[in-house]
Amino acid sequence: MAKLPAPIETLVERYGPHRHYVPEGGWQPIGEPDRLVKTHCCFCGQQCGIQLKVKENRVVGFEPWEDFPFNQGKLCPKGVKRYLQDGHEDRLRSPLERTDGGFREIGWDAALDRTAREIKRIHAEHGNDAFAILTGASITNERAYLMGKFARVAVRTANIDYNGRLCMVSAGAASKKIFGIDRAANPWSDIPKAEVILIAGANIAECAPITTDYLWRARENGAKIIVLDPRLTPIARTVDLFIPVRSGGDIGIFNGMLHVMIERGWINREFLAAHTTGWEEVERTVAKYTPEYAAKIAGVPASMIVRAAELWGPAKSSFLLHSRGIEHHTKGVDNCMAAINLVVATGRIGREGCGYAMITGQGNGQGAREQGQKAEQLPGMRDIDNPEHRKYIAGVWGVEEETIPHKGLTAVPLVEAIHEGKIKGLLLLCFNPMVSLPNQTYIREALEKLEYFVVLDFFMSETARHADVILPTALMEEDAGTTTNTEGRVILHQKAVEPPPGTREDWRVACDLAERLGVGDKFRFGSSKEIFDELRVASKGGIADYYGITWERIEKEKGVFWPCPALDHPGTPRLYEGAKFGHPDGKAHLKGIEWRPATEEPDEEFPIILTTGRVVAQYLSGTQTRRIGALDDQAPQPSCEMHPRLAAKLGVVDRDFVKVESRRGAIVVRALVVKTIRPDTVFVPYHWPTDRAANRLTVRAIDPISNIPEFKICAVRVKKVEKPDDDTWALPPEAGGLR
Ligand SMILES: Nc1nc2c(c(=O)[nH]1)N[C@H]1C(S)=C(S)[C@@H](COP(=O)(O)OP(=O)(O)OC[C@H]3O[C@@H](n4cnc5c(=O)[nH]c(N)nc54)[C@H](O)[C@@H]3O)O[C@H]1N2
Ligand SMILES: Nc1nc2c(c(=O)[nH]1)N[C@H]1C(S)=C(S)[C@@H](COP(=O)(O)OP(=O)(O)OC[C@H]3O[C@@H](n4cnc5c(=O)[nH]c(N)nc54)[C@H](O)[C@@H]3O)O[C@H]1N2
Ligand code: SF4
Ligand SMILES: [Mo]
Repeated sequence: MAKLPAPIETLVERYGPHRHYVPEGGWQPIGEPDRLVKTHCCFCGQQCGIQLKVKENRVVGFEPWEDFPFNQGKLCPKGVKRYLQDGHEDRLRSPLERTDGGFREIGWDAALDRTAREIKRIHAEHGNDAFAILTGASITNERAYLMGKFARVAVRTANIDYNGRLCMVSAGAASKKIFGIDRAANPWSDIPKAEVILIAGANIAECAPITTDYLWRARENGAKIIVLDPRLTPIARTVDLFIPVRSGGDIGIFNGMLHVMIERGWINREFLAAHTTGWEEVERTVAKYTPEYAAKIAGVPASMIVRAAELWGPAKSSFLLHSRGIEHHTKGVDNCMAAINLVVATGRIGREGCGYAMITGQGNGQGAREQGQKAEQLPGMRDIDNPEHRKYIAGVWGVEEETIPHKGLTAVPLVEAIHEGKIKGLLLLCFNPMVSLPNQTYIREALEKLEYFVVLDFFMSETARHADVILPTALMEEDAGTTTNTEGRVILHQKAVEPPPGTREDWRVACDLAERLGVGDKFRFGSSKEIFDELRVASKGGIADYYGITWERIEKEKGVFWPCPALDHPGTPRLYEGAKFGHPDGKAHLKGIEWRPATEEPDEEFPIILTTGRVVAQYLSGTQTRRIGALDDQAPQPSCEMHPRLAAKLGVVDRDFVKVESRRGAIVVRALVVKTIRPDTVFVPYHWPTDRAANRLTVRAIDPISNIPEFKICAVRVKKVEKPDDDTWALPPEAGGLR
C-alpha cells in the first residue's frame, strides 16, 4: 500500500507553520559581537566573501568583507539576510521517525541502526543497486567527495546522483565535449576587459547579482552588451542590444550570427586551422541559417541577429556568459555548444579579456560536480567506466577495483526507477525534489512507493515529509569546508558556530553509517579537513586536480583556482592559455548544431509557452528563504508574469487570479501583468510547493546527453478564475506588487 506523507496538521503542531522567525522577547540590540568570522555566503555560486558576527555561539549579523577579491564587500539581499537562519525555531533538532500520525523523536543510534539495517535488508532482498542515493550541490567539496565514496564503498550502489543534474550538467557536458574541461574558462576579472559581452539565458541581476558589478565595469570601459532572454530582465534594461528570443530558439540566434560572421569575414580561420577540429561541419551546418531562416526559429526580427553579429563579429575581445535559460532544455547541451561555437570561431579565448563562462547556480555548483558524486564520475572529474581511473581511485580508497560499481542512473531516470519499483530504498541529502523536479504528481507517487526513505536536512522540507527517518544536519556556518565558486576558485567556509545540540554534520552521519555497514576503517575522519586531504590525493592527476591546494593556502591567498597539481603551483585562473585545450590532442572539438523543437511546443489546446525560473528574494526550493521573513516579504507568493496584450486577450487585469494549466496539472496564482515579457510566453518562478508549485506544470523530459529536465519550456493554457478560498492569499494593505 502506498505510504502517505506525514499530514501537514501534525507537522504544524509539532514545528509550527513556515514562519518568520522572531526570537523570544523580540529582536534585541546585540551589542558588540564576540568575534567576526571571515567566510562565505551559503547561497548561490557567486560565493561572496562575508564576515559573520558571532556572539555567544550565535550568528547575530554580518559585516562586509571588503578585501575578498570576488565581491569586494558587495552582497545581494540573500547574503545580507542569511544570518537569520541561525537559531531558527523550525530547525530540526532530533532524528525523527515516521509514525501513523506524523513523526516522533528518536535517538541518533536508533535512527542510524535502523538505516543500516534497512540498507542491508534491501541489499539482501533486491541487490545493492536497489538502494540509491541523491545528494546536492549546496554541500562542500569534502561532503560531496565523501558521499561519492560512501555510495561506492559503503552502500556499494551504482545509483548515486545529485541535484546539479537539474542545474549544471548541460553546460558541463558541452564544455567537456568542446574543450575537454568542465569549468568556466576565465576568471571574472576578464569580464571588464572585454569589448563585447553576450549573455544568453541568464537573469544576472537577480540570480548572479555580483556579476552585475563586473558588467557595469565593462560598460564603463566602453563594452557593448547583448542579452538573449524571453523576458526583459533587469540587466537587459540597460544593455545595447536586447533580443527577446522565443524560449528554445537560441540556436537560431547563434547559428544565424555565425552565418553572418562567415559572410562578412569575421572568422579567425588561422586559429580554427591550428587549434580546432570539426569547423567544416559547423560551417556546413550554419550555411542554411540565413538571418531570415534563423529569425523564424528565434521568433525575433532578422535585423536583430544581423546587429548581434555586427557587435560580436569584428570585436578584438569578448566574453560569453550563459546560465540555465539556454541549458534547461532537451537540447540544453546543443544550445551551449552552439553558443561556444561563436567564441571559438573568433579565436577569442584563453587570453586576457577573451573568454567564456557558464554561471554556476548552487553554492558549490562547480565543486560538487567534480568530486565523484555524479552517476558517471569518480573524484577529480574522472570517468567511472575508465579502467585507469577506476584503478587509481581504488588505490586511494584501499578497495579492489572490481568492487567499485559502474555508471548508475542519473536523477530523473533514478526517480523513474523508484516509480517502477526497481529501486526500493533512498538516502537523500540536500535535495528537495517535491519542489524542484518536473511533474510533481509523478514524483510524489514515486516517493510513496519507497520501502525505506531517509532524508538529511536541517529544515522539514516538503520532501522530508515523505521520509521514514529524518536526520537533522548542520548549516554551512556550523561546519568548515571548501567550495569552488563560479570562476573555479576554491575557497574556505569557516566554522562560525557549533551545530545545535541534537544535530550532526552531514559528513559525520556518513561516517557513522559506514561504521554500521562494516567499512568504518575506510571512513575514519576526525574532521572535514582530513577529508579534504584525502580528496586532494584522489583528485591528483585528474582534470579537476586539487592536489596543490591546502586549507592554509586558501586562507592566505583568498582562494586558489584549480587545476593546481602541486603545492608550489600558483593555480590556474585562466584555462586554455596559448590555445591549449583539455583534450589529448590539445584542440577544441567543434560540432555543427541543428535546431530542433522542444518536447512540448504550444498547440491549439495549450497555446501559451510556460517558462520557469527565479526571483531575487527566494532561493531554489525555498526551504531556507521562505523561512527568512525579510526575504519572504519581498516575494511571498509566486505569480504568473504575462504581457498586457496576452492579459487583454484573456480578460485578465493585474493581480487577478489565473489558473495555469498544462497536461500534467494546474496551479492558481496571481497574474503579474508586465510589458517585460514576450506576449506568447508566461513566466512562473518555481520556489513554492504544493498547489503553487510551477513543477506541477513542467514536463518530465530530459536532454539525451546531460539528462537535464526541460524546465524552460512547456505548453500551458491560462484562464481567469475567482480568488481561491484560502487565507494564504490575503492581501495586507502594505503589500508590494508580488502579493
Ligand atoms: N535569487 C536567486 N538566485 C539564484 C538562485 C535562486 O533560486 N534565487 N538559484 C541559483 C541557481 S541553483 C541557479 S541554477 C541560477 C540560475 O540563474 P539563471 O539561469 O539566471 O535563472 P533562471 O531564472 O532559472 O533563468 C534565467 C533566464 O532564462 C530565461 N529563459 C527562459 N527560457 C529561455 C530560453 O529558451 N532562452 C534564453 N536565452 N533565455 C531563456 C528566463 O526568462 C530567465 O530570465 O541562479 C542561482 N542564483
Ligand atoms: N521549474 C523549475 N524547476 C527547477 C528549476 C527551474 O528553473 N525551474 N531549477 C532547477 C535548478 S537549477 C536547481 S539547482 C534545483 C534545485 O532544487 P533542490 O536542489 O531540490 O533545491 P534546494 O532548495 O537546494 O534543496 C536543498 C534542500 O537541502 C537542504 N540543504 C541545503 N544545504 C544543505 C546541506 O548542506 N546539507 C543537507 N543535508 N541539506 C541541505 C535545504 O534545506 C533544502 O531542503 O531546482 C531545479 N528545479
Ligand atoms: S550573490 Fe549569491 S553568494 Fe553573493 S550574497 Fe547573493 S546569494 Fe550570497
Ligand atoms: Mo541551479
